[in-house]
Amino acid sequence: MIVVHHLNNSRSQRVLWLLEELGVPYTVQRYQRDPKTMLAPPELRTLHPLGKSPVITDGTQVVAESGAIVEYLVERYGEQRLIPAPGTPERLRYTYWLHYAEGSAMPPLLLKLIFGRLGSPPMPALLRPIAAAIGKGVQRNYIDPQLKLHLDFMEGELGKSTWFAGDEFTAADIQMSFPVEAAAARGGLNTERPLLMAYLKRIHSREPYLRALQQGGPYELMS
Ligand SMILES: N[C@@H](CCC(=O)N[C@@H](CS)C(=O)NCC(=O)O)C(=O)O
Repeated sequence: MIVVHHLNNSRSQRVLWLLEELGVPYTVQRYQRDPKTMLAPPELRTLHPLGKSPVITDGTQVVAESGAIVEYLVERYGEQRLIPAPGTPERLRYTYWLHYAEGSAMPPLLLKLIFGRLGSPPMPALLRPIAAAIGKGVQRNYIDPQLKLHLDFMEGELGKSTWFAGDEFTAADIQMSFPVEAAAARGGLNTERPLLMAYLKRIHSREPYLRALQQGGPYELMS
């Protein structure tokens, strides 16, 4: 039996969604973030040295890193579903988006989160104004232009096909959901990019997505 080691409000929501799309049975083992640091609890390190979420166990097999989990589940349980046929242009696009989500889209979104918090407690009150000014400067000069570059790119790509890898929904869309949701929550994605907003609306209305939300609990990124 597959066990999803699910950290609240995290990327493991995508794994629950993929399993719901595939109709593969699984159980959920819950972990709660530390409310102050937002870090995962140390128990997750007993499964994988990084102690990050998602991690799944399938019998004695432990799989970490969401892209690797998506590949593992689609290959092992997908029966050719949610993945374009090998050798097609769609398959190459599928591979591209599967890697792009964590490799290129998430880093500026993470920087935005970190630099947006500079100047907030627990930083000593005396240093807060200076730190906040540095945070704003880095956002203005580097992070926000990078986010714009990525959002324009993603919007342009969704102008070519309904879904990221082509006209069929694939597991690459599940992998891409997290950066697109994070961009809507804190990266400047709004109605000025109607194709990305419509994409969000489409994924949020899928039955398996909604079932996964019930399994995973409150998910603040989905704005
Ligand atoms: N690239 C990794 C990122 C894993 C990651 O950073 N997960 C976050 C949750 S969204 C986490 O575990 N944060 C808590 C921590 O770092 O302690 C993946 O996609 O699996």
